[in-house]
Amino acid sequence: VKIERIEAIPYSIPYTHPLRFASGEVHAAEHVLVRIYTDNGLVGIADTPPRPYTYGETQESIISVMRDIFAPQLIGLDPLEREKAQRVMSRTVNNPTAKGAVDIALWDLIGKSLGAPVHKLLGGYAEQMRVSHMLGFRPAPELLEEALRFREEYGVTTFKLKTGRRPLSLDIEAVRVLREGLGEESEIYLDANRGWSANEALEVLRRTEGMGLSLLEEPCDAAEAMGRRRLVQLSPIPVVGDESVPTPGDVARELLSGGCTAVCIKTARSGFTQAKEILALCTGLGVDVTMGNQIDTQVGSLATVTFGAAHEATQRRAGELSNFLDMADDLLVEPIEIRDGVIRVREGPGVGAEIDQGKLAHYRQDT
Ligand code: MUC
Ligand code: MG
Repeated sequence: VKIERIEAIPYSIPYTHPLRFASGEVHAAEHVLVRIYTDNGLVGIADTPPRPYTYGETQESIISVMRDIFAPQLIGLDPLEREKAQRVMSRTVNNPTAKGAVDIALWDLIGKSLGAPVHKLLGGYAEQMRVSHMLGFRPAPELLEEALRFREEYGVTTFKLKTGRRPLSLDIEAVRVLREGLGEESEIYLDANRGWSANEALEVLRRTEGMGLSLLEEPCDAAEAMGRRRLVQLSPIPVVGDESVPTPGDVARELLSGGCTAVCIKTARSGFTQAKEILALCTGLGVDVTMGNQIDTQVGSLATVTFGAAHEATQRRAGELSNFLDMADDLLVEPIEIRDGVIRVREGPGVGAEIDQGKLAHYRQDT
């Protein structure tokens, strides 16, 4: 079996309301759908979210790296030859979500050719993932209203609050309002997307003491190594690396140099193959992982559920899986459902993302 053709389709689906965070904001899912076709009639599918403020990728850069660099070298490979595909892609630096999408589409093809669900091929540990909901920048009362609605409607009890604002009191007040309104039982953690300095993050930790925060993600730029290490040493809660640790090499460097004490895994930027390597590093070194969200569509969220449910360590914590609910529409024939706070894996062959052709025709931007 050989790869015959690779498609990279730009599309745009509006958000019902924007998601805002310290490094940027999203008003529409302007993504690239990747489809890899084989000579025996199978199609592997994955979604690619351009995040210029995180990785420097755009829709155009993703399409051109696929068309001009990856496709000519991947066409003719057997989809099972994932290591060869990894080596081809590693000759081009960066472009993490373009590489991740190729890898996920290859796993999808492998699952489809074996008639097996990919969550089983990856590990088959659980049938579902608990959901954590990401709260973007909003006034504190609106944040609480959103969190209470998610608890009521979807049974979600874990919330990641986007922070990194100045003055610090904006975020500290939001934490206080959420904790008071949600009570002791809900989990709350912070992601500052590098918005603070290390010392500002320490001040936030001091001023939120006793409010039961569980994690502090990417509080400041990890490149400011000394301040970051001091913060990590003084923090009473794990400091999670996210955009500072997109590859296994970055994970090893940041963990060993004291830049973080937990790691966010995102399948959109790591694919399943590198996500496995990152997970092995983390379990081997004894640090927690979270399954993060690259502000994914349902196609991307299904990939996260597939990987997250497959391993014990990735399903222990709730995964960030609900941002697609902010979109006006999506591409799946069978929409993802969040019920009693969980999303279930798909039992069909592959990753399970069947694309609604009518919707794709409607939202694609290249016709
Ligand atoms: C996150 O966890 O940081 C925001 C920017 C990005 O690259 O991912 C999101 C979520
Ligand atoms: Mg993050």
